[in-house]
Amino acid sequence: MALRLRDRVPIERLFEAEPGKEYVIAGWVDTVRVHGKLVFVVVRDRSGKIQVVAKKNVSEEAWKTARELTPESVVAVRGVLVESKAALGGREIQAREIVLLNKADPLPIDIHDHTKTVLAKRLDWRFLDLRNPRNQAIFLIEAEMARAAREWFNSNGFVEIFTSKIVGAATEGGAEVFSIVYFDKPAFLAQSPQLYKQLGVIAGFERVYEIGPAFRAEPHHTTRHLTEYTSVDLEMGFIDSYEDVMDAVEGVVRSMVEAAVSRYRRKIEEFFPDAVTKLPQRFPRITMREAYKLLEQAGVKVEWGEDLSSEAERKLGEIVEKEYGSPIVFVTEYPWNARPFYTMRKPDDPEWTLSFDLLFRGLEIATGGQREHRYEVLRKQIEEKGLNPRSFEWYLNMFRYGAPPHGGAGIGLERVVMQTLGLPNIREARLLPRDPERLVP
Ligand code: AMO
Repeated sequence: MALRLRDRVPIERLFEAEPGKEYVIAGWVDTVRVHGKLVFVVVRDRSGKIQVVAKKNVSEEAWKTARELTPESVVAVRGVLVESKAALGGREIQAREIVLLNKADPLPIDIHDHTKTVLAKRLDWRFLDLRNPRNQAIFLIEAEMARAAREWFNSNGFVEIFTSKIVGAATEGGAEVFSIVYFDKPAFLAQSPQLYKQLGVIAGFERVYEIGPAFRAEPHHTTRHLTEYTSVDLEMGFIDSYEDVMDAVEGVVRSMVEAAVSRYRRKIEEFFPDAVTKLPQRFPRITMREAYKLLEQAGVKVEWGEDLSSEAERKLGEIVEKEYGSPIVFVTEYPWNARPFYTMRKPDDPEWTLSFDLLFRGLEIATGGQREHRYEVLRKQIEEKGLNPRSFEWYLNMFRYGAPPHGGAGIGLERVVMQTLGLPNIREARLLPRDPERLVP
């Protein structure tokens, strides 16, 4: 009987399958050991690993093929499942037939121990780097988090939208935007779906979300910035205050972390000992002014009315962990000078805004707030930020024909993964990271 790949069973199932029968498996060669008339090949697929034994006296052809195998070659094996005390997991496959589907050259990186290769080289060889189960787990977890976010939004009345990433004007402040040539006109890559998610609310969808790419011409080399990241955005109409938006962000982020932990607990325990697996019942909320005071008491001086530096965020994370026993905290009422034009200011205190950041283990993972929905005020705010209201005409028009009070937030997916798992660099949480130097692969 010829081996057919359609008969293939996932390796993990062999540990519950009936022994004594023949099975077909296929995957990558994890290791090969040649012992004279015996060759031991560990085969790995996405579900697990099993040892295959090729014996000269069972099938000389399979034995010959096995002897020539190199690590990471792709093989298909037909053989009998047997109990074996010596084998990993207590079972092995005795090969009747081995087909070499693709032979691997000597490997340029160590795929069993990610710490043996510097990150830049790992990323150059990303397809091999991801053969490492630890590295692969990061993306299983990321996918689960995105799935959980979608589920949360869908069950809380949010409509998924898909907005354009080619835009006519920057939204989040001028400098960090990529210019592109759009036929004969200048254009930009969207830094955020900000204005379009507001459009979704005002157009009558009331609650919208999007999980999609955001582009930032971020020239700095840091462990927390990418030039392209996945933004989990939400926007909701008819809110009483930005507290409603924080409740939503809390709901999404909690469901992302809980879903990942519940589905991948074993992998998280094995590969990410530093992970946070539980979030508090309610995320503490402190104002920026309280944050300044807490920081000052801890010897970190932040100018009143200034944004928090990454150093101050880190320190604040530590303080909150100590004072509130929480790895996560909302900081509210950011100063107006640190927020974009669309932010609503405090009515009685316009130097401060009705906005927030969410810090997780001392790093900002989300930003949000209530938006200014009064036409005249918004127009003035655009001017005050040094922008030209004419570039925003289509946007401003939305506020002349019935715009409900609304607010929303943007959550950085890679940052949530990074902080949940305790990864040292955001690039590890991005399949194909882009930074000022990296465009390939
Ligand atoms: P902001 O610019 O703060 O807000 O971005 C929101 C969240 O996106 C993530 N993020 C990044 N992640 C990786 N690399 C980057 N260069 C990067 N820049 C931002 C962070 C951040 O908290 N329109 C608003 C959101 C809103 O108010 O709805 C905005 O984009 O996790």
